[in-house]
Amino acid sequence: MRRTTLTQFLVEQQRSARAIKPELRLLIEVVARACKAIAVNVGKGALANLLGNAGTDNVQGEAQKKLDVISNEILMEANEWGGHLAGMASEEMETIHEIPNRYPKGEYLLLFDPLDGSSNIDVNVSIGTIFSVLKKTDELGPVSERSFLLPGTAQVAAGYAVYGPTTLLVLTVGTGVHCFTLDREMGSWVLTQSNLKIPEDTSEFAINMSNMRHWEPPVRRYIDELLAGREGPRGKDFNMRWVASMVADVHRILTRGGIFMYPRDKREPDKPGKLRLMYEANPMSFIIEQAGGASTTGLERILDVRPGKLHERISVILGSRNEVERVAAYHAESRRS
Ligand code: P6P
Repeated sequence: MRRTTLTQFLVEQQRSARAIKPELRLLIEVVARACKAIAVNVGKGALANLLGNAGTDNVQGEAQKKLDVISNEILMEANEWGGHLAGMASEEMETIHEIPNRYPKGEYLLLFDPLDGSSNIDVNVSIGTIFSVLKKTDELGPVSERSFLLPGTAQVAAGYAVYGPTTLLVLTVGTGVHCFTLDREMGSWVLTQSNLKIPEDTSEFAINMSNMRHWEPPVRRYIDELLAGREGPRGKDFNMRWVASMVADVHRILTRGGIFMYPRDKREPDKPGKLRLMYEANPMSFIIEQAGGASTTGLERILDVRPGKLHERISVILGSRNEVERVAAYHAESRRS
């Protein structure tokens, strides 16, 4: 059976769906090719002495893994010469990366977490790459950090790669969510699922339970009700999963439903959550909404959040619509009481 490759899919999106311009098609293909190169390095692991720490810290003050640094370099080098970008931003870099003057510049802004789930690298658990694409809108001269500070609704594309038993690329350009599987023999991304839809209800939740004593009341109420099972107010039993790689948890939810929660908690009241808005929460929220799910901070739709800083963090509750809306309702009730 003839399979659709990523290239064919993107040409059709450009030609028939008029969803994307040629430069955006080029950008997505370059990112997808970079994800293949990252997959090769992730797959080598100890064979190429690629496990363990790089001996440096990232902008978040977190120890960088060798593969974090390599993945970031692969994405930077792949994207800076093509002429489709005005600039890039990465979890691994404090400031934005302007396209060098020796290369032409385009209108797109690429943001990425080059290797998400780093705590899982050395223990051979699925990890991934998350990316978000914006268009530069401020005509005010050269690209600056301010050019990137657009709400998630301004994204023109978003996706993630999962480096797991199979290597997957999940992508939206605003016309639904589509999944490609890497054919390692041919080296091509093959369309294996179209128009993914998240079930509106679920019996599966994902949260790091070790933080329970730090949660705010609405989150504690919601999880307590799930744990009460069929004897409790929800009248059914729930299952729990927590991979500690956002891409793996989100992909499971995209595939069979569920709710993912990394809420703000009382450990550091001034820190609005652990996950980053621009290159984790926003791209994942775009994908989740395109698949019929919902994504909120508990107080507002994540895609509506107006960013203040490039690396700002945010509370994330996303997945099956009816569960996410229930958690948002508990936050609203808590505010009224
Ligand atoms: P914790 C990985 O470090 C990450 O940013 C997400 O991929 C993941 O969902 C979360 O942090 C895991 O955090 O506190 O459970 O280790």
